[in-house]
Parts: sequence; structure tokens; C-alpha cells
Amino acid sequence: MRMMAILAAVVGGVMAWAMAGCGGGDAGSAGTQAAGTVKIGFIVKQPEEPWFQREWRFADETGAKQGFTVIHEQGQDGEKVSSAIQNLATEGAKGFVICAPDVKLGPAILAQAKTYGMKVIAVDDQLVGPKGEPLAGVPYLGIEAKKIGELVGKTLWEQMQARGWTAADTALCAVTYEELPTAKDRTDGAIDALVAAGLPQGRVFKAPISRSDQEQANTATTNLLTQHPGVKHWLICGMNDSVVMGAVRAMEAKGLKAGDVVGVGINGDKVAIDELKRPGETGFFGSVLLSARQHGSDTVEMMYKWIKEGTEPKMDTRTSGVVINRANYQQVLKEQGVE
Ligand code: FCA
Repeated sequence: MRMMAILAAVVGGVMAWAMAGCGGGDAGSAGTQAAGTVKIGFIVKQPEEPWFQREWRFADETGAKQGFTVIHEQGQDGEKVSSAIQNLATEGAKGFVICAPDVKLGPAILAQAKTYGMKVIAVDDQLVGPKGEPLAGVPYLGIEAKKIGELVGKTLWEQMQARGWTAADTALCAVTYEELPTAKDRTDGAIDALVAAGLPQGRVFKAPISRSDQEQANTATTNLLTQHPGVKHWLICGMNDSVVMGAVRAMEAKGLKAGDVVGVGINGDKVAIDELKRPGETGFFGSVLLSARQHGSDTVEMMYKWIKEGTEPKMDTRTSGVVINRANYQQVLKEQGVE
């Protein structure tokens, strides 16, 4: 009986979900190809973010090399994701890679994909089931979030030591987004590494946000600064470059000097690179450069083999990152073939 009720709720939810998508999508196809060519969708939660544009670019390149078409779709919210999936079905796509706007949409996304016989791979943000567990049957490629966060923490600690700052004068502003597991793992990693190195837990202050967004990070940090006016030097961590940049800008606006702020982002995307290129002082120290190439390229390649040869992708793939700063970013970007 209980099972039936759950089933009815799920089916009802899926129908409402699919109906919400009747408006159609806004595809940006990567060129016209011969009939019979495999088409793969690539849905991203924040198309305006440089990280996702990089992923798209590498996915396109791999498609062009291997002879399949990548269709870009925007999925900023549940309705848009649903429209995107419907649009992909109309275009004849056999599967899609997705970074969803909310990982809890996982079951609805999978159910809708199944109605069209499409395969799903999650990238960056792992889709979850009803209890927050990784969604079964959906391969995932993401970052080693905890380790990358630890690398941020280690870098912040090194900078704190290099500047001779004491724990009494210094605090960590951790811009947290704890509803998203990959974001929580990143900031937890940074906090753990700093505390393990010697920063007292009492010097860790969280500025919570509810989406990866520079504006939100800016507001949350401004509020935090108001609560802790006595802190002389700030360390900053967050889930990515945009978020850390939002915090850095909030500190600048409060009149903190660049020399009293060390922010380390994650992604190594345009937001970070533009800041590293800027002449003069800024509190944005560096970033952990991730491999957008692996994320964009490997996911579509895995999908292509899955569709074409029936080769099931590895269920869980994690990628690593390297620290970039003003001194090494040009060299590292060149080595990695970015920009
Ligand atoms: C998340 C973030 C992106 C990037 C990616 C690997 O989706 O929103 O900025 O860090 O993970």
C-alpha cells in the first residue's frame, strides 16, 4: 500500500515535470551533420559561467573529432531542464550529459530521460536520490572535492605563514553552499586543512549562500564582516572562483586592503584568470585549476561509446586540480592547453 502511494506520487511528479517542459528549449547545436550522426545533449545549470562554456567547448571539439554532434542546452531551473530534455528528444539525441541546477531533481531527470529512451551522465554535481544518496544508474564525473578543498586550505595556510599573520589577528571566511554535496566537500576540505595546520576552529566563520553566485557571496560576506569588525586579516575559501571573487569584492568595498586578504578559488576559469592578469594588488591570490577538458570531453566520449557500442561508463570518476597564482598561471594554462 505504502509502495503504491510512493509510486503514484513519483508518477504524478514526473507527469507534472514533463508537462512543465512543453515550452520547448533553446538549443545551440554545434553544426549540421549527416543524418544518422549520434547526437548528445549537454545541459548546464549556469550557461553564463566561464566554467560551463569551457566544458561545452571541449565537448564540441571531441564531437567534431570523433564524428558526433553535441547540442548545448540551458538548465537554470527544473522547468528549463525539462524543456531541454524534451527538446533533445525532438532533435533525436540518444543521451545527455547534465550539470543540474538542483541535484535533488535527479529522479525526475532520470524518469523523463527514460520515457524518451535517453541515457544520462552527471557532470560536476552528482545527482542524488530521495535520501541524498548518489542516484543509482547514473554515471558521474566530478572533482575530488574534499582533496581539492584541502589544497585550497593548505595554500591559504602557506600564505598566512608567509605573511607572518597570527591566528589572533586572522580569520577564515568560508563562503559555504552546504546543500550541494560537491560544494560542501570543497569548503569542508579547506576548513579541515586549515584547522589541522593550526588555525583555531573559533577563527572559522561561515558565510552561507544558496547557489553558486558572485552576488550572493558578496552579500553573505558583507554580513559576515559586519559581525566581525575586529578581524585584521582574512583568508577566503568557497566552492569556485565566482564565489571567492564575490567575497574578495565585499572585503574591498568594506575598505580592507588587498594585503590583508588572501582568497583562493576553484576552477581556474576566466573570472580567476582576468583577476590574476590585473596589474596591482588584489586579495584574490589564486585558484585550483580544474580540468574542464576532462569534464567536457570525457563525459561526451563516455556517452558516445555507451550509445554506439553499449559500453557502460565507469560509475564514478574523479578529477584533480593544481594551484595557479600570478607567478605560474601562464605556464600552467599553456601546459594544459587552455586559453
Ligand atoms: C560545480 C561548480 C562549477 C565547477 C564545477 C566543477 O558545478 O558550479 O563552478 O566548479 O562544479
